[in-house]
Amino acid sequence: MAKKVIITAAVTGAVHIPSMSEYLPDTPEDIINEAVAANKAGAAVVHLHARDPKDGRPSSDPKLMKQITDGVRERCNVVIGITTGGAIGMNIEERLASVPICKAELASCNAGSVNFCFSPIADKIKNPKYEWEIPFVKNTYTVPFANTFKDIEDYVRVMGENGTKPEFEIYEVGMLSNIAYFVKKGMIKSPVYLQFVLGIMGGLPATVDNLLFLYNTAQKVLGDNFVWSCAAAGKDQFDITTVAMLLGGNMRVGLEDNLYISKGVLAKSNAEPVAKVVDIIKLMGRAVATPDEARETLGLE
Ligand code: KMH
Ligand code: ZN
Repeated sequence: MAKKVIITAAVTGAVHIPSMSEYLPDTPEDIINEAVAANKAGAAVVHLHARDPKDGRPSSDPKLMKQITDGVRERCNVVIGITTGGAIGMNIEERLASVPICKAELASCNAGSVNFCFSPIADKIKNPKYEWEIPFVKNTYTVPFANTFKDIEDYVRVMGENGTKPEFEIYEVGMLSNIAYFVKKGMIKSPVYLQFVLGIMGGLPATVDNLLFLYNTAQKVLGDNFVWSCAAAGKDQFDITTVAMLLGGNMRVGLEDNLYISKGVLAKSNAEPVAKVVDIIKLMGRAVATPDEARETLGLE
């Protein structure tokens, strides 16, 4: 029987800016409330970034991340995953700073370098709410999202020292070979956890062909011992994550990846897209994993 579907809610991220949606959470309280509500709606896992409560700018401050993870932990049993992707322009020290402090069960581990670009957002925002927003998105046209082999090794090592399992974010097919290298070195505990992130500018577009290419290649280079999930940026989020679910994968939704619940309609919370995929999963005769079932599937301690 197919395993139950793990829903991850990616609550706020570091791509969308406050001017794009009033519903994008930015203070620790809002992020905690959104994570707890997403769990209540059916998310077994939350993927968390911190933002500066003053102006919503992405933040690597471990005190903020600790406040957020402690706040979520106090209120529900959801599996907590923190980002080590941070935001474009952060260095490796900033991106890793929260790992030893939060000791989360999961952390994202970006599996290779990519031109993670979202500068076209600048053309759509006529009256930005904050002065940092337009320079921040424009900066991604010139600055790559660097994740060298040495960086990945450091991320995996520090996570291992802190009881945190890497969730490999994959934007391009070659990144699967990068992961295979570290598996061969014995640095990754099984099962390997993969998050296919499709649809970012600079990475693989969100198409069924590309999803199948990633899934088939993962089987070739990693064998059968991996668990996988799919995220898709923007308008393709629900279509592509549904295809992933039908192929036996897990689903990531949330305002980090897509601000809309349907064409032209902003999602008012992270619980909304989670509830939508819960309905899809159930309509297709499948079941939604609880946090403890997700822990078992992912081999979390
Ligand atoms: N902020 C993006 C550049 C992650 O959380 O690891 C990458 C990102 C992935 O959000
Ligand atoms: Zn993220």
